[in-house]
Amino acid sequence: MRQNIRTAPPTWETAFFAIALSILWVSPASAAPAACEDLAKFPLTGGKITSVVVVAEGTKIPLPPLPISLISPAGFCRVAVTLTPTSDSAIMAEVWLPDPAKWNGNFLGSGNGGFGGSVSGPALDMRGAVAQGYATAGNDLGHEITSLTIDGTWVLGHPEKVKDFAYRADHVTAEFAKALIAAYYGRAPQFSYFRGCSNGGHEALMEAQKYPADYDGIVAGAPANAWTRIMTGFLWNEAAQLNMPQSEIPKAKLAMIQDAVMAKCDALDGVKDGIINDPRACRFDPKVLLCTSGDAPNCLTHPQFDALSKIYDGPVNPDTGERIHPGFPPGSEGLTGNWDTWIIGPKSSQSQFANQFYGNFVMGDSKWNYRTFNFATDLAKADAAIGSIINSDSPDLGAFAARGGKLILFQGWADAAITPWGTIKYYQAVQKAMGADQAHRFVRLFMAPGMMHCGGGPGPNSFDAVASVAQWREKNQAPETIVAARYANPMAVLTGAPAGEPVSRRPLCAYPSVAHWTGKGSSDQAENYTCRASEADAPAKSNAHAKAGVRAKAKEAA
Ligand SMILES: [Ca+2]
Repeated sequence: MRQNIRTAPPTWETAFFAIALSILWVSPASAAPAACEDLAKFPLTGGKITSVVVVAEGTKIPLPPLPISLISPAGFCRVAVTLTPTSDSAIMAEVWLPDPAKWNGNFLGSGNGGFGGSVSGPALDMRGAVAQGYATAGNDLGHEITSLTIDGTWVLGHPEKVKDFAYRADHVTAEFAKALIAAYYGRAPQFSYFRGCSNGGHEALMEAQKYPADYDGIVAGAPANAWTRIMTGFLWNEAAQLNMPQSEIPKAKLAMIQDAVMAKCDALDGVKDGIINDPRACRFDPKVLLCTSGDAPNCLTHPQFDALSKIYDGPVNPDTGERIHPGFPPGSEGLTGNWDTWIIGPKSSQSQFANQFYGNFVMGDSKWNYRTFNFATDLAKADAAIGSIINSDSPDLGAFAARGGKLILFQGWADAAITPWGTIKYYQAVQKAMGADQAHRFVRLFMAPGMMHCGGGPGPNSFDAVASVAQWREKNQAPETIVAARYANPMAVLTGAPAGEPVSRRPLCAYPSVAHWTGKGSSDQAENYTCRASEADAPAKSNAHAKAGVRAKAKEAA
């Protein structure tokens, strides 16, 4: 700290220092804004600014190690920093600051995914944030990767890096970003929001639980919040298929399985479109798939049937019968990039994540694999080793709510990575812990039919939940629906490439309501839907589905 700060003539450095300090106490109404290049001199303890670049609108930004680039939607000041809250920390973060005339006055933090390892993950979200005028930030969760291999060996011998990954990286990034924003624009952000999906959803809920003052509104998608239980579920699916060679479900049979589910449940919502709007009302019994005379492409052998049933049911403690985590709902088995990628086969993404997690984070052995896992005892071992550090599944969001914080959870019903039942379970746990009325004041869950993991799938899966949470926080207008669109090329939407008009639009309904087609007009237009109670919540009726009638797909009729 400088002795002469009060008497020296103002320089950028001292001005920055004063501003950085001021946001820790009371922000002045305004301070002199800075030029982008001057941010290189932003004084920082516990970190070092590594680059400051003025980015012009239309600039192509590569996203290594992802094989894609994004296109800058506007001019912005791009600041890269390495944050070092501990001597073993190296958190690489970026803050993107739109030109002052385009700034909307607010801050949006973006979550990462998987094990993190690059700012390129959040950068896709940050592009969209800059397009809307947000100052935005993201980080690599404290370690860097050079390939897309799912690898957890970086934690071995680095307990502080585990904490950076689990919770600290996002918190110090938020603090740094807010200070930098104040320096650049001459005032602190009015509202701060966070959006993340998958592990980013875990990060979102960690912020709400552990650092409730960081953000005013939070969007948590497909949250990997119960890491230890989710990873146990992943091992369960692996063991279900691979403990016996004959149990493995051939990928070629996945479409056949989904077809059987659709035959039973697709039309329950009145539209035959390959999407089950309300999987809670779908009672599919996989027994109909059993082969009657030997293995064949259109049926399952008994070992395959057992494996599928275990995936639907989820992990169970064999000693106590306790359900460890929910399984996966039927209806999205045959989608490309879904069960084939996440669940089925020895190299599934679930297997890789879970073996890397248990091996490196819990057992301290990078060669460990699922075959020695004990479903009666090893979850407790994981919870003791790391549960309190990494899980963000506490249902107590009281401190966040007391500050006026608003939370939107969203979840694809066709997600083969994070089970939809798990996200519903967390939402219900919050309702139970805080009281349903109190929970209703600050948290909503939106289930997205036909949406896969954080995007993609046959259902509308592109929507702006941040706008909804901002409207809720700033204008006290609680969201009951969020209109979602489906684009032919969802990746174009993320990268800023021309995406064209949406193929369809539908409302997502605040849980437990479900979107129902009115029976009039195109089933691809949001205005032809209403949100209403789920049949799964209605008193038992013998023939409710038949009464609802099965209408031909509206688009074909129109
Ligand atoms: Ca349907």
